[in-house]
Amino acid sequence: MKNSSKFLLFFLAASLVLSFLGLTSCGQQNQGSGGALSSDAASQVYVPPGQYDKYYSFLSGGFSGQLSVYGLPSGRLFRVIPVFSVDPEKAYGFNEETKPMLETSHGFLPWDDAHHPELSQTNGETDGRWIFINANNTPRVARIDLSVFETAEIIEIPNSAGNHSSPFTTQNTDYVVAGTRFSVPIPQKDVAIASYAKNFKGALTFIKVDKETGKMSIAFQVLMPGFDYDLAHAGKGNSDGWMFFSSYNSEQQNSLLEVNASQNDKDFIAAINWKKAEEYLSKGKAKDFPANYTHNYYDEGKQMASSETLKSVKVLDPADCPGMVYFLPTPKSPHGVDVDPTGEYIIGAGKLSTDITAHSFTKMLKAIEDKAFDGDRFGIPVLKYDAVLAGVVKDGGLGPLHSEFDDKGFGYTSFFISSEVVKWKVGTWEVVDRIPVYYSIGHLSVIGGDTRKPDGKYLLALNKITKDRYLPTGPELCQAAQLIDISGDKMKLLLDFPTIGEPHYAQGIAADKLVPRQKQFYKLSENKHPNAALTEKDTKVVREGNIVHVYMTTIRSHFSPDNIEGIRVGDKVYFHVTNLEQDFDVPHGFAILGMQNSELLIMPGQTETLLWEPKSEGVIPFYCTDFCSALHQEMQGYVRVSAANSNTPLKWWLGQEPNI
Ligand code: K7E
Ligand code: CUA
Repeated sequence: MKNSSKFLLFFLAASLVLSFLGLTSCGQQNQGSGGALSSDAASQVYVPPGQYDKYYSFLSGGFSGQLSVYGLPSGRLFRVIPVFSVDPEKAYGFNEETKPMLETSHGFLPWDDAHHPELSQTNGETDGRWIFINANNTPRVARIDLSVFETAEIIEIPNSAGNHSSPFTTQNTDYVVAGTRFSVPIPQKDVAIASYAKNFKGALTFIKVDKETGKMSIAFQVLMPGFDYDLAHAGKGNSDGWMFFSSYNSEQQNSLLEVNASQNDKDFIAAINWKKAEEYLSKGKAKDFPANYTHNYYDEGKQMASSETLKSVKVLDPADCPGMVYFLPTPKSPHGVDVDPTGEYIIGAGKLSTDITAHSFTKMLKAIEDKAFDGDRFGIPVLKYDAVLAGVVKDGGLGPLHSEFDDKGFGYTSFFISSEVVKWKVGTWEVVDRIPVYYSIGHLSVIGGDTRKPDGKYLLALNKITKDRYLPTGPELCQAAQLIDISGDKMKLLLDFPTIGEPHYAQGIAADKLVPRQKQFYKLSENKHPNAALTEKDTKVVREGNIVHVYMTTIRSHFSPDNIEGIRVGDKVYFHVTNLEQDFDVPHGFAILGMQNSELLIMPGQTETLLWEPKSEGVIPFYCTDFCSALHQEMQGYVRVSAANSNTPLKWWLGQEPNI
């Protein structure tokens, strides 16, 4: 048996033992629900009724496909923002306006797996404008507008599969990236899987973000060897202009990866000089590859999403672009690649290791200049390990995954197998503190922890397994976050709270960066929805063959119209409902018996459209689903449905039936 395989087996065994016994690396028993907490901790997370939290934290939903918004330090859940999965509560993916958001080259997709929320940055600080998040299954990147907490845009990533190293941003949000976790034939074609090493490639995509509007477009892709590109982070400060991608499976295996992709002692962090890439792009070095991908955009004026299909993408081949890509050898299948706030250190967490590797950006530039190469892989120079190494955090724990930073020169790394957060000193690489977490932590999140300006108050541990931490709920137990105070020398556990879906990663931001940006309602005067009725006088019902458009309004506490006759079995009825309210926090809902989609939940000043296809004759009620006033329960109406061949006249009214 090869050494590396033995090494792997050791870790698998260690992981199993730990998870069966519920032990931490220090051999402590689970401290139970009370744990080490004191009343002091309780007072630190207590936000009195009516008061605000100091921070927002955005937690990815993992396999829920959504993004959830919590307050810190309280751990209170504010909102779940639908992104890649349909959400009947908000009609996302069900109303006519948002259906195009979930269009892809494979058609309408109602689900995905979302891992990494990433806030937009200006000068290396979060600016509170947008938050991006990746779809891991069918490769996409979404942009959420933080003035309304709604998904504004989704772009599909061609030549990619498993969009995992995404959507990490540069320090001025010039680009967000999308690196493929699975290498695939590019362009896709029918080949033997065993031809992996010959035919499979990995695409690293750079998505340009418009400075004013945030609109995304694919600027270029870098065509890389067929490894698995796992995570990424941008350089900052001096290293701005570079993007670092971790990779595993430099063995280029296509089966039993748990053994076969763990053979090499070192895999690579790919360092991409994107400013160089821009030069090559402008010199015409990119090739146009045929592609097929969608770009979906929600127009806030028209209140309508549209989906376009794009057919080509610019691809840069490192072979044609010397000086654009280098490999930094990094031990043991690195998962996270994280850059410290100064931009000098590039931290690789080899997940099959006990150590954390720190590369130096300055040494990297010197090694490039000196051509200190250890040969190349597919023409990409491999830098000498010793020439780029800054230091190693020794014996941190088992299974390091991700690192973030505080404002005092410390790094924090999550250790999945030994279930702990380890604090170490940037530059001296000594471990200074550790704290157990319950259990099996993935990412951790310091507010601003991947920016140039981290806030050193809180760290959130995002745990995969909770076992005995909460009341049991059948076979599936909740997943959870744990809030840790990192302001002192010793880390202190403050709070556990359950999460929606699997919280892979989270990013936090000070509330005072977001509160002033909040839109309170949509102005009716700016409503350019083509089917809006902006006053009750404009409401009407129009038949075009078997398609019926109902132009309807809502205001506390009635619909206009609320009685409709002359609908026939087999009609397609579109209810275009405009909420005439012009005040904060007064949505109205709309639902009708027998509909096959979801309620509408219409914000003040907005118009939304529901399709309803009545299947049988009768008089069918509809009502408001959101308790909007003392007379909410009276907010209801009827639609009379006649036989397909009937000649019941088309009529509608509110209060007084018209004579026609
Ligand atoms: Cu480590 Cu998808 Cu970032 Cu989960 S990933 S943990
Ligand atoms: Cu409108 Cu309830």
